[in-house]
Amino acid sequence: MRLSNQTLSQLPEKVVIPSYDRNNLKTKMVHLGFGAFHRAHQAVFTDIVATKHGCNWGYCEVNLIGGEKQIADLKEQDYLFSVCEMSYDNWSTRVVGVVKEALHADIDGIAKVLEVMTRPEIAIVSITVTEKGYCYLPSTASIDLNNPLIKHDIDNPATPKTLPGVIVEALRMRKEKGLKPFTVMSCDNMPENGHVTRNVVLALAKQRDRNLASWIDDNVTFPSTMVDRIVPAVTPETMEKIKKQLGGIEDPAGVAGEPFKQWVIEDNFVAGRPDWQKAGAELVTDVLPYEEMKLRMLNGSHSFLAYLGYLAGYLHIDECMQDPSYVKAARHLMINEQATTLRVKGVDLQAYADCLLDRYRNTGLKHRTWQIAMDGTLKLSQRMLDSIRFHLKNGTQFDCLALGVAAWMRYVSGVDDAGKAIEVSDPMADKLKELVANSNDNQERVKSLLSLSQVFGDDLPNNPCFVEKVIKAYLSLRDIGAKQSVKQLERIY
Ligand code: NAI
Ligand code: CS2
Repeated sequence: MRLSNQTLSQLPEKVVIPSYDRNNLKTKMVHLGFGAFHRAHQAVFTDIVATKHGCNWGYCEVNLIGGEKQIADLKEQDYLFSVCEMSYDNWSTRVVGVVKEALHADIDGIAKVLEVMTRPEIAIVSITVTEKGYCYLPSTASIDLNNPLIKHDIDNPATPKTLPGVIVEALRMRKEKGLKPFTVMSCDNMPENGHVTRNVVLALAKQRDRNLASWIDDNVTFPSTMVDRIVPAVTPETMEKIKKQLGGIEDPAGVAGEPFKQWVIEDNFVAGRPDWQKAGAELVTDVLPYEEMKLRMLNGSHSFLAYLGYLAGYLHIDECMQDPSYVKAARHLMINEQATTLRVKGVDLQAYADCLLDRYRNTGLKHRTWQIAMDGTLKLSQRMLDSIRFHLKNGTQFDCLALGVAAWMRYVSGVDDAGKAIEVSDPMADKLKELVANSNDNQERVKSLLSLSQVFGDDLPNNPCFVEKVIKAYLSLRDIGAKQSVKQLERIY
């Protein structure tokens, strides 16, 4: 039996179900990217506000590229899905009811997606499409005009495929119809995610019509957000556990994440918003210090653990946490090499680091190092390289970060420490393969990968201190492996 309006009453009593009248909800938000994260984060915040305060803001969920099944599943079950909170000894579950509609661009057609986005009552378009979805160059935060899908959208603006293309076309149609614009809110893990979104949207609009670009610039806001909740990709085991929570009812659209959640939002909305602060979100004027803190302390240490962990044979983050050398290294990285680079004020960063390590220890999560390791070419900049730039400028130490970068190089070289092939998932995978195949497994490999200016810019490959440190770390990984290289970091503590 499937989760649906009909089966809600058969769920075990401890499962929280929508207590508000779902018929009163209005579709005022379109969310692009109905992946695991959105379900366990923004949708839950919205569901809490609806439950506690009768807020009537509902979602139309849209997937543009991939995720066909998720949309089909949602439609099959009256737009209901469950979100489990998993700790090592306790699970709790709520069924989220704030979704009213769902569409897939390839199945329902892009025209239908644009029709919803151009309804007068749509006030917010929110986004979780992974870093790849923005079609941007991480080293400059600007649009990648060589991206084949962006080229497609320039040539076929009325039938766009990319996130920037869809937003530009929807805004053009609203302008044409004399409608107010909507707010565009990115919830992806990028520094100044609002700024990146604005950059790519404006750049694409300029390719099309300068007046349209000026109208967007003058009328649309792109608030930045800091989003945090660890939500691993659902596995068959998680699915089974969710089914157990639901008393035997199946929910293929269900997800499970950690109990912790945080959302800091720049309060800059052109057409209103739900009172997310009533569900614990923090509305601020400047998100940047929070984003920077989270991206460097959490995501930076996550990527460090993911690359060094995967090479060593640790398949999940909690396994890395059982190796004392990895715990010490992650803490040193956070406190000595990331916290020191931050602008955030009034946060106890030691306590923040310890809280992160506790979250990583959650044995209920089973967060794959492989999942975190993917798309490294779009993650390294904000997670490690910006901090390295800070240290180079200030003459301070960055041995853990250098090992992290070298571990990424070792990882994309395609073989782990046990000699097993690695399936490297990255939008630049072909280029990475080529650079690896055409270089010897020594300093040549490092220099070859550093030639990726989209990732490393022009400054880092020309900085002898940086290059030397990464080469040393790379050779250590090659010669003594990840576990020993992490252990040897103890010399610097
Ligand atoms: P997911 O793999 O479950 O979902 C990815 C979503 O992005 C899908 O809806 C897919 O249709 C869409 N997508 C992928 N490539 C696209 C493209 N090129 N163009 C348009 N849409 C595309 O991933 P998940 O877990 O939902 O994470 C998504 C993003 O959310 C992450 O990349 C990160 O930026 C952010 N995030 C995730 C957290 C997590 O723990 N899962 C926590 C904090 C932020
Ligand atoms: C992870 C993040 O997959 C990754 O790259 O580092 O998704 C991480 O789990 C979240 O940012 C936590 O909020």
